[in-house]
Amino acid sequence: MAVRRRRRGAAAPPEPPARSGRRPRRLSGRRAGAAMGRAPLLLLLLVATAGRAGVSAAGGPEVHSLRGSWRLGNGNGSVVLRGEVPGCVHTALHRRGLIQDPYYRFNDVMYRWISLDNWTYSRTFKTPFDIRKWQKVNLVFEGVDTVAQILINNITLGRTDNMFNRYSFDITSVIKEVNFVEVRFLSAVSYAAEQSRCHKAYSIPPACPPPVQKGECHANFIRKEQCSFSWDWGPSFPTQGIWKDVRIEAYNHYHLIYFSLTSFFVKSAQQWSLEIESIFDVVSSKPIAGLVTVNIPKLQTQQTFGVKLQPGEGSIVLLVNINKSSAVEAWWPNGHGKQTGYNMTTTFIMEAGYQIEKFSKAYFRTVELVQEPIPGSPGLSFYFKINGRPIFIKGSNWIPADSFQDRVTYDTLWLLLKSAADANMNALRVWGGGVYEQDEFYNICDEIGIMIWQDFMFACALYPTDQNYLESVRAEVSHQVRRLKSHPSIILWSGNNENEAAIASNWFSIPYADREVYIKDYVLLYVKNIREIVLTEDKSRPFIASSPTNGLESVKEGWLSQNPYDTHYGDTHFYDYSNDCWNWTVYPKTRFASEYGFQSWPSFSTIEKVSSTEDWSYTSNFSLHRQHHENGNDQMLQQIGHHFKLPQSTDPIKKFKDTIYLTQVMQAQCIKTETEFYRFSQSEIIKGEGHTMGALYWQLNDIWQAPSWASLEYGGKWKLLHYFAQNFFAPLLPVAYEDKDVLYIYGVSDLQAEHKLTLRASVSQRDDVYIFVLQTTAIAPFVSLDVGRIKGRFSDNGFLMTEKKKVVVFYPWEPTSVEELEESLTLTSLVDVV
Ligand code: BMA
Repeated sequence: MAVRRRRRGAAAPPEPPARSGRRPRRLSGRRAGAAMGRAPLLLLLLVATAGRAGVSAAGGPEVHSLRGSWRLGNGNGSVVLRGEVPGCVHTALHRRGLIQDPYYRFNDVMYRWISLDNWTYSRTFKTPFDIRKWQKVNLVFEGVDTVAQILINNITLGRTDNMFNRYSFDITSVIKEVNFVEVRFLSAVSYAAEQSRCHKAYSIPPACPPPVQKGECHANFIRKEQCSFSWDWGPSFPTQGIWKDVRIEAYNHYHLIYFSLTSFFVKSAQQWSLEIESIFDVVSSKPIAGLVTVNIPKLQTQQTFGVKLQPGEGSIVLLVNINKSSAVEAWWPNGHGKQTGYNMTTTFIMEAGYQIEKFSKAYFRTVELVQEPIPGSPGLSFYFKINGRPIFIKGSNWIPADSFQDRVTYDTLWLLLKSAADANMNALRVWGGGVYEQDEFYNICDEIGIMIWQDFMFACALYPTDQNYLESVRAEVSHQVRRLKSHPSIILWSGNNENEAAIASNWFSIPYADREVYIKDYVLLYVKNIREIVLTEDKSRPFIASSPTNGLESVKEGWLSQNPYDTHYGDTHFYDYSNDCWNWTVYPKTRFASEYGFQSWPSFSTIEKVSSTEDWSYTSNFSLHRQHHENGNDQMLQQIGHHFKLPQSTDPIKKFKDTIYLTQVMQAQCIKTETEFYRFSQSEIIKGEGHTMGALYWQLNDIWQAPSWASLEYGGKWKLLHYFAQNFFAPLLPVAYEDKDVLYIYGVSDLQAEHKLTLRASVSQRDDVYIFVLQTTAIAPFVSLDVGRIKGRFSDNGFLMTEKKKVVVFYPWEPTSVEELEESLTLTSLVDVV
């Protein structure tokens, strides 16, 4: 495992990698460096698009940001404050001291009023340019959360109803020298309820979440982060706000709104090629001709194309063949090779208007989802080949890192994603009940080799398919695919989370006679709309309609298989809280385990921040309140009871801490057993089952401080499970298990070459890390080190100490000292639990 060292004394925030990206550059007077290439492949497609910002250059578009402080008021004007944009009402109120930390104790229900009110963001701004000089001026919102009326100078520009869309309003005829812009929100909760009431023909379940989640109803009627209405690990905070960038853009002639790259390997020619798509808004009444030059210096590749931009919105697609004599280094997932990317410049020199130079990074990798017969097993395989090589997918599931997206910074993402890579993960699934993550998330994944299974944002529910709803979803899907498809980290598009299973297993008790209506809706939404758009927009990666699914078998059965959990096809989700988790025979020998997990409590230092003394017991109102999974706290104790003695201390806080510790030990041990089972099932078929090629446990991260399936606590602290993951996801793994008195030992390897290993347990002291030397006089199982609120992680944790001495390294994420660490350190092992 590679750990970056930190300089002595320096603050040690998570280290951002070198960022790729686009730089605006002036281009006056420059000419295309190459002659016109041979007959360029030129496609002119007209596509409806919401648009995306391009890069300005001399004479190029004028961009004026409307980020910053806006006036924010509630429905009846009794609350007025300043609110930051991007941001939301909750964080604005908190920042002004008008409410406490929304995560503190029971504030999620105390502050329900915030989401039930209708808030308005407004501000005035001076137009910073001469309006008469521009043919078109747009007001662009990269993200509005969610239902709002948008006005400028008291003129309604339009309405928004989808937080995953990008909205661009033409304000050419209404913009003045001084302007007043308003975003009048409607409560997402009231809107969803109203939409459900209007859907009279038949109900679309579920109506409400289970009471234990203390959430809001009808989340499926609004295109908004589904878990913001509560989830079984998360609170209900249905936010309102302008959650992404907002700006004015003015341009003449044409404007580049999306620019994307996808790579292909052409087998017949044994050559890499790049597909470059540029989507323009052309405001001139006549076509605009010009030259586009693509240059990738390191690959000695330069090609020039003649293009013609037609009036209106449309795209040009260029195919660049990479020079065959240059050795292209492919992009590889973590643990399989480097994440090489090549600097690339694309220059648009047009006969009218300005010139554009785009700087981007070109990555080369292929992905195949292999579903083919396996000798000795009924059904089909389900595994990924990256650059032609079968890869065992190791990792977890990603949920939103905060209920308030404006609090998710680059550093938050870096810390969580780097922790995933440090635990030997090579993949994460961006789960469908959250959000399409911000660009930085995917940039980091590109750079550290984390493959992304990308769900569309639909989860655990049925959804409407009326015309307005479908139009909104269609715009959302086009926008998100265009925004994200350049990322080599994304290896799969998946239509939804568990909605095939919800219909197949009849979660919502739909009478048999009514089933057809829901099946029709399902196929209409995920297949005839989402899939169609994905296939048009992106031919470089596979699509599946749902997770879990039987893949091609589901397709054969009309996109809804009888049993999407079939171990002979596709992927499975598996949860079992009652059986002893050390008993590997309870686990499904599946083709691909995309979800499985057990809960635990986050550490005391994390809970402490959002609770008070009377909350510190396992049976307090607080502990019950934070548990959103029915019976979850009891299930953990029951699972612990299979192997450990339950805490008995008469000191209530000691008892609480012991219990927290044991939930973490239990969770780590359970998921280790299950993951090892999946890993050793990779190369065998037993009774027709096996050939498992993926293990993504549920879930990587937390949205707040509460019991959940996560291995990383809110704030990033590693639970014992995450330390275990580092070991059970190691590239070389010995696994021992017993079956009917026979001890089987497997050597599991993800490596391509054979390896001879010599073990050495040697650690040397460095200036920027801290060394802990542990000593024991007896065998100590599940030794846990905890330094409370000090941010950082250990090299190992939750281990069995059989030797007298063990050295553990602490990597701080913030400046700290030996004294501070000594003061905060607590050591627990199983023998300390009373
Ligand atoms: C799976 C997920 C989530 C849920 C988790 C734990 O079904 O898709 O919906 O949080 O189980 O119950």
